Amino acid sequence: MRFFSSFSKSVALLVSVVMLVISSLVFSSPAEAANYEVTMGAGGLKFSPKKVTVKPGDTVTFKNGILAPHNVIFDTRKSPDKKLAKKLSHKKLVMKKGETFDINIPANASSGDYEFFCLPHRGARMVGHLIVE
Ligand SMILES: [Cu+2]
Repeated sequence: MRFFSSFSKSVALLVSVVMLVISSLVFSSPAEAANYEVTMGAGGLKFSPKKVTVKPGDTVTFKNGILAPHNVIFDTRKSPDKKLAKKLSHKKLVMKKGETFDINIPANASSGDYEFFCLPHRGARMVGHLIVE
């Protein structure tokens, strides 16, 4: 009885290991989506980093530093895809320190250099670049 119980335990363990290996093979894709973080107003009225290079499917998290409020408006005249520039824009101002919002790069995003700015600080040249590869 003791033999049987330890045998069934090892079988159960083996089955769970095999299941784990199979599921990791099924659910891992070669191109993992990446997440980038940009701070708004860290050490002055600027985005840091000023330039983010992404691939379709990636996410950029914008985080409030200091000197809020901030937002992110993509310049339709300085973007390869005007429609996407409009869609990616986050007009709503974030007020609190540490507050974040995400911008998701759609799978069908056209590649190129998308310029964005913070509306309240546009005059101070609070400008950044999103490079879609
Ligand atoms: Cu700002």
